[in-house]
Amino acid sequence: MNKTLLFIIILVVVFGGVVWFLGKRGGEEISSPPPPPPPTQLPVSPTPTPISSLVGSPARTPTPTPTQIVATPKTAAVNMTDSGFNPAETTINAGDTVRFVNQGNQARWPASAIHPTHDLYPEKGGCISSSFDACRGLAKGESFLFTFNVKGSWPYHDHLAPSFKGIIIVQ
Ligand SMILES: [Cu+2]
Repeated sequence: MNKTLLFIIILVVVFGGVVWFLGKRGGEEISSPPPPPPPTQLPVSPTPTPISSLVGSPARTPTPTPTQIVATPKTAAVNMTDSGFNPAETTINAGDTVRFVNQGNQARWPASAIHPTHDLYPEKGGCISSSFDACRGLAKGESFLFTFNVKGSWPYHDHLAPSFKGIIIVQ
């Protein structure tokens, strides 16, 4: 009798242990599915990167087009002769450059109006005030190049012969 009872107890304990073990395994198997998400997230995250880079490239491509239209800087020539500036009126676009060329025999000093303060053209940095200033007499054959970035009408003169005047119209 005692052996049978002992056998039944052992059987119950073993069976119970097996059931508990299987139940625990089942619990682990149920809780194990979550790991799959990482592989799902990995392929998803790399995908947006190439898409954004592909989208970024075409987005940048259109940008150069307006830049090329705007940024086609030209250089206009104004001749400085013994009788004055020729042409006296020059129309350019913002960002264009004007080359003042001394074709006369006397020194010429192109500079922003108004003589003698040279402060009409608003960009500063010249020897007196405006950056639109050759800052010295240019000998025959010499040139002074100035790029006009500010739109407006900018009268100028020859600082060595202030009665010689001209105007640059920046559109
Ligand atoms: Cu002057």
